[in-house]
Amino acid sequence: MPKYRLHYFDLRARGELLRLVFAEAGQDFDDKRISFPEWPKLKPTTPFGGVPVLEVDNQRMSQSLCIVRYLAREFKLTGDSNKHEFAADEVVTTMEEFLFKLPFMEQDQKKKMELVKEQLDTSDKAKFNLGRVLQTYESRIAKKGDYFVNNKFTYADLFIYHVSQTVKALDGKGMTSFPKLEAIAERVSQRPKIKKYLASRPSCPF
Ligand SMILES: N[C@@H](CCC(=O)N[C@@H](CS)C(=O)NCC(=O)O)C(=O)O
Repeated sequence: MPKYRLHYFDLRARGELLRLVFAEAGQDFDDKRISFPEWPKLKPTTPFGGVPVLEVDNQRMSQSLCIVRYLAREFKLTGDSNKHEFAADEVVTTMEEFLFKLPFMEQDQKKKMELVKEQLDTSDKAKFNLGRVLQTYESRIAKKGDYFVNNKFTYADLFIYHVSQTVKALDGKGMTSFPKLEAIAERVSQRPKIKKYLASRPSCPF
């Protein structure tokens, strides 16, 4: 059995999907949470100057989405076919691209809310933003209660949960405008291993 050690900040952000995959798989890992004061010293020791970095035995892996695909394949969380894996991968890659355009660090609350609203706006089809992405995926779910890919649990569902939580932490509402996606998030939060993990995970701002 490989030994896993995850290096990331004491945040959910780009590390949390990896932690959720480990939780769902029931796989132990060393969750190294880097404090901001210790980061400048550690930064030059990482392969590309950023985290997450996952150590698997003696191999160091970078790029959160490449790492998560690797883990999801290892733990059989990618669906039943190459096309299913593509569908899960597309959800995660597209949502991730826009999730990190949200104004996590904005200090001016009023401006922050305006920026979040702009990112979630669905009134203009020409806009390419998180709202548009969520709207498209909402329309691809056959019925409320289904998991995203072929109604079988994949790591994309874990990310949908993470996106919902992240948006909720910013605007207090999450994905209530996208009820089928929100239903997936709720279902994920009730999966026994995830529920146990959520009850004990450290509390972070985002
Ligand atoms: N595309 C990379 C982005 C990595 C990245 O930007 N990581 C941020 C934290 S989310 C970081 O290490 N920031 C600290 C720094 O750049 O010094 C990934 O997905 O892993």
